[in-house]
Amino acid sequence: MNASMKSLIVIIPVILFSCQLSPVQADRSRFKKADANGDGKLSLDEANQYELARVFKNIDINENGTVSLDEAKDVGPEYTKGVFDVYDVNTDGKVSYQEFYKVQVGKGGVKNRFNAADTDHDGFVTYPEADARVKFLDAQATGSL
Ligand SMILES: [Ca+2]
Ligand SMILES: [Ca+2]
Ligand SMILES: [Ca+2]
Repeated sequence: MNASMKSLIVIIPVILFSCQLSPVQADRSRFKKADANGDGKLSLDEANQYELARVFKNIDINENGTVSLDEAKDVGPEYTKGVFDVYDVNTDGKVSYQEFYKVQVGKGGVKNRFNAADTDHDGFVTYPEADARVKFLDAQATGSL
């Protein structure tokens, strides 16, 4: 795997399937917000849209709707010009959310995490599935597994 591929993967954080709540449980309000069509379960598309919007917001430090190379560099040393250029599809020197979204989804977006949470493999993550995933990850992190 080359360096820029690696960075693309690194920047996907665990937002939906993580939590800082105690006792450990999936964050129900986040789940609800991510469930754009309100059917009580998340599609991969919904998970991508929710997570990637949050990630983009974190990188767009001055909140002007695009990410400059300087903003990207502030986020971490892995954001080199080379990585930036991958995202800046129309080469105008800034990365729009649309560009960011397209590139991320093209690389799989949150797919791996989504599939890991979708334990019955029906293509949707329900709240109990998200909750079970959070508990699993927590148990793993705290060494009780
Ligand atoms: Ca839904
Ligand atoms: Ca651009
Ligand atoms: Ca499922």
